Amino acid sequence: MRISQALSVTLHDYHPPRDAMGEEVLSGLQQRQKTLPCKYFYDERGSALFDAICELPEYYLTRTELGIMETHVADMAAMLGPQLTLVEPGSGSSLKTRLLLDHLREPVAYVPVDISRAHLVNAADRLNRLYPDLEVLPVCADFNQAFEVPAPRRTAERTAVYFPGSTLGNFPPVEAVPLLDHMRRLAGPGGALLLGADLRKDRDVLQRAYDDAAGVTAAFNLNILERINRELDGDFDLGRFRHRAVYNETEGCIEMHLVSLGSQIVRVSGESFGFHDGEHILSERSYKYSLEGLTTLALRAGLSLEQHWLDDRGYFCVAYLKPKHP
Ligand code: AVI
Repeated sequence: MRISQALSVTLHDYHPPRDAMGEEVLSGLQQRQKTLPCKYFYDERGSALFDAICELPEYYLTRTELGIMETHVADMAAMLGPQLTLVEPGSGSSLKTRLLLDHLREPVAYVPVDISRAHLVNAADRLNRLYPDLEVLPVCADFNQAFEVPAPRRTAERTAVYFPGSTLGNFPPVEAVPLLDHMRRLAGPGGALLLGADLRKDRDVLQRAYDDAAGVTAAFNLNILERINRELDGDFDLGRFRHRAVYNETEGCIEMHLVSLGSQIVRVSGESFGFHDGEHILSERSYKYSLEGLTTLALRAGLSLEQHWLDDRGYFCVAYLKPKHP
């Protein structure tokens, strides 16, 4: 881990070496069902495209979650309590966080954790200037790997992990349980978790949200190939792959695919990968939950779902969780 000064904030940097991306991309492309880890969507352009997705009329998730937060943030802040260290894995632009910070009583520190260093530093710098009494301690890390929450100068009453945006949904249940467990341990025995999760609904609504008319999600999906070309010496022809989003009813998740238009051979880091016409790379899964499913998942990670808030349509849920055995 390296500590450095970046703009107005001190950065704790656990950023994985470049080789890590190479290894994961190559091993994903070697599988029978070719896959790419969706965390690599978020280079600078990918992060900007994701911010644009959040504004799309079809992408109800961000707007709906924000609506729930606006209506119930006072209750949430009361449950979280005063003098918190708030940790946010996958913080991105930290947009919803401001709403929460504005309602928390004397929060001590805010720890945004994100893999996209430039995005993280800019967002942390912005918050640091907006909240002079709050210690902003950004951590550049893959939040699914080991990292430590930096100790703030003032002692906090409690640590709470804020994990909004349905990010948990990008992990299959076998990975979501250890991830929630990791968060429970970050929060500690007396801590809490505030989690945003997308709920199951009509498949057309879901598919439109991941295949918007303006083609922003398509550009976001294809951008991972551009990143591989740039960073891993790849030669994907972006004109020969197309974006597809389908709801997998059995798994309860949206799948994003990159479909090969024609048969072709692609080289990445000196290795060749053959594609037949119509073959697809699975680039992302986005799981949708029922309330029961979410409760069971949390229990398996040692967390009990104490309270939840929904929007009028029951599209999205914000849940307050506590360790089962503090
Ligand atoms: C970040 N994550 C919760 C988004 C989602 O909805 O699964 C990523 C995304 N992929 C396509 N559109 C948005």
